[in-house]
Amino acid sequence: IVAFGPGLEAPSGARVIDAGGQLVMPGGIDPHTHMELPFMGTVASEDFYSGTAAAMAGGTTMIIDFVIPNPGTSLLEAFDQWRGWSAKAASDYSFHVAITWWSDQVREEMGVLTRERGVNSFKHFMAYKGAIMVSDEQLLQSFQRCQELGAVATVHAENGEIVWHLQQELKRQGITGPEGHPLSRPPEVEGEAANRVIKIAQVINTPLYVVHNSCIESLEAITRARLAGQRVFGEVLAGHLLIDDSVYRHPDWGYAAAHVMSPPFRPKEHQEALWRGLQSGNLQTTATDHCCFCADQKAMGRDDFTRIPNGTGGVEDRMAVLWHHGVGSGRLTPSEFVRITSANAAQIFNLYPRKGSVSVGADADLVVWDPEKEKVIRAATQQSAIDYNVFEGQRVKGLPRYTLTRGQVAVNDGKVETREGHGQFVAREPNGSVNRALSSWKALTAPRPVSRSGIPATGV
Ligand code: DUC
Ligand code: ZN
Ligand code: ZN
Repeated sequence: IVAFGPGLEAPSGARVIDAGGQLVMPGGIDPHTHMELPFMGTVASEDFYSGTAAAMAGGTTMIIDFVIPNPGTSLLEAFDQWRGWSAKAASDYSFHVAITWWSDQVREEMGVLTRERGVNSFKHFMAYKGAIMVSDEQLLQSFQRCQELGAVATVHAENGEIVWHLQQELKRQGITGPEGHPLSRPPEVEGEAANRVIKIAQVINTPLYVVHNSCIESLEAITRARLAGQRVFGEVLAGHLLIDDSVYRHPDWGYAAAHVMSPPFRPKEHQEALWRGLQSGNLQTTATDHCCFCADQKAMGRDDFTRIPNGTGGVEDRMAVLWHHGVGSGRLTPSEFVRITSANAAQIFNLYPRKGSVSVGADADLVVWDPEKEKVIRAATQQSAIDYNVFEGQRVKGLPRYTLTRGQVAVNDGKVETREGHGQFVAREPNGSVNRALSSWKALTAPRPVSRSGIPATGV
């Protein structure tokens, strides 16, 4: 962006877009996607090209995806592998890297990733026992390293031991269908893990970002910690705000299995609480956990719900459903919409102001948003490479008219004009000074700094 304001002269040859009656906003940032992820014996159907094209069709101009190395393998090799897959992306993107095991090599490679490869956030799974789950000891080691490096620790908070126990118990009782999925992952499972990991982060005094909060229990844990001045951030998925757990009791096995994701969709009262979390600022970001598996992939768990690949789509619809149900209902202002869909993620993950802002010097990742444009969400007409849509049949008002990626029009009134490989990897600097300034011992003894309300400061 070289200039903005009223009465500017367009240089000759420039393309002029009439945005009359519309809002020009920073493109959405989805800080939680899994394009072409190898997971649960299959590979997510949406790749980096189709996924970023679908994202831009919905007004999202950047994703932060996850490199997930197999336990025992090199983080750097996995990072290079993901960079190879992501070269076809149509929009800009960045990566969190998951810590799935612990050793001196992992410790070293976290340093290389942070100092030389543009990674400033590491993900930890407290669930998926026997696969990518990490222990409390491993969380402590990794959080300490994040603290030293100025990286943000992020976490999938579900108690994997309880999930495992309940899965075996449910199967022993003869429950094999998708209805077993939410029964094996009740809100207490998420609440316990959220409370535990927040305390671990407090002891190490490292900033923490809790992904996909789906229930009152984890929202309360985050709210408590923030009130005490702890630097904890919370993300909520568009799906968890709008879909309830009745989907798992649907008589059509395929329909119910399509909704299997973790954490699962919850009883309705949790949705209202999550909206309030966004309105109050206790939850700062929205995402999708976009991780697509088609019907033939979901069928892998036909006789055993624990084998249904976990994941649903959403990257194409997040902005529209949040505008419709958030701004359209009066729960959110347009400015709050920008914060929770873009600016806050850019600030927490150190992309701001290059991303997440409309300002001179920022990338022209923009969405021209038409608050009057309407559509009915249908899998049959979506861009995404998945054969269903969890928002199927919903009428939404408020949609992108144009989406621009670094100044190039990618979506022109619903027509997708993206280019494979246009997307660039965006390196992110660590937040060294804040983390280094505070030792874990000081954190235990000194009075805690009071957090600022509203938008978190640039960098954490
Ligand atoms: N949850 C999902 O549903 N899919 C991918 C990983 C995750 O944590
Ligand atoms: Zn997760
Ligand atoms: Zn995820």
